[in-house]
Amino acid sequence: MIKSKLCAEFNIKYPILQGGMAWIADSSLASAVSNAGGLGVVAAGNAPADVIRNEIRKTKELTDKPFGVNIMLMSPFADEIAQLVCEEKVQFVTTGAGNPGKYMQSFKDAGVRVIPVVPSVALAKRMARDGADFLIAEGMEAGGHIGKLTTMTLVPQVVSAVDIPVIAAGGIGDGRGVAAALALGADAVQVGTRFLLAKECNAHQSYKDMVIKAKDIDTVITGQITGHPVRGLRNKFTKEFLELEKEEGKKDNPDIKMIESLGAGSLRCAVVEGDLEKGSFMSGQIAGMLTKEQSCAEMVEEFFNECMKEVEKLYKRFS
Ligand code: TUI
Repeated sequence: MIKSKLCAEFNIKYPILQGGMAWIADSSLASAVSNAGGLGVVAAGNAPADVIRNEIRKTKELTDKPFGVNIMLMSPFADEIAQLVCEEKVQFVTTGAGNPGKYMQSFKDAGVRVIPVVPSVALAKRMARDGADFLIAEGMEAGGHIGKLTTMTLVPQVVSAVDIPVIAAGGIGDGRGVAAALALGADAVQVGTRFLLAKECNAHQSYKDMVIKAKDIDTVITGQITGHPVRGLRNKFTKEFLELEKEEGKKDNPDIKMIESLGAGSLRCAVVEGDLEKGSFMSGQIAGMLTKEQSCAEMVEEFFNECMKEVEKLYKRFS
């Protein structure tokens, strides 16, 4: 057993939260992670409320354990998703890609716990002051939309800056990563890329195969010029994106809107169609270490068995 505020708050066995991966994290994955003793999350991405209401209801049928919804704050449907989670009384929300401050009071009133992703100490302090229950400090090793700091540097700085528990994310793919996160002062971990390889994850097989085949240096960051950098696996899509970004970057007035529009639909293309050329295969840097599909239950148990072994090994080195 491991003591954790996340476990105590939600009455769960393992202090592990599943990343809110847009298009990927549906009722199947979320319920499997929750049934495995962690906290599953349905990702709203850019979907409208009726689609997510359906996923929430399916998740409720598949598990009686707590689960959450991830709100991607750049979505045009963020307001209606925020209202939906209150109506459906989901146990918690995680938020990404922005500041959820304007929804905080309605979440509190509905009894929905709030767990924002923070890429900096400044936003961490602000969210803690505004009433967040936990924070996710996500380093730029993570897949998808990322901040500027690494997990190694962000987590301890956020832990020192706030009085609420911090969940470490970005680059965690096995028990060694969990042990490292706990050593940095984290109360729990969030895992994205490894759960993409869960048997219960409905991402296209080509997506899973890309992650399995990936080597350590196979992710790239696109969209730096737009202010919304995204980490994903190198392919034709990222190559063309980066070339265009470079060309536009040389101009006095780069066409940011045009570059942003390049990404539209590309994540769906990867997750649903498995299109190796046109798809945006968002993935964290830990993909290089991942080799196989497993059930969520196997993954979660492996994470904490390995973690305990690592901690025991470490402890012995001091005696
Ligand atoms: O949100 C994520 N990862 C994501 S969202 C996503 S969907 C998407 N698709 C295409 C383009 C962009 C996004 C795919 N992956 N992770 C959490 C995260 N949040 N990373 C960074 C941030 C963040 C950044 C700025 C959180 C807050 C923030 O605040 C700025 C402000 O307003 O103060």
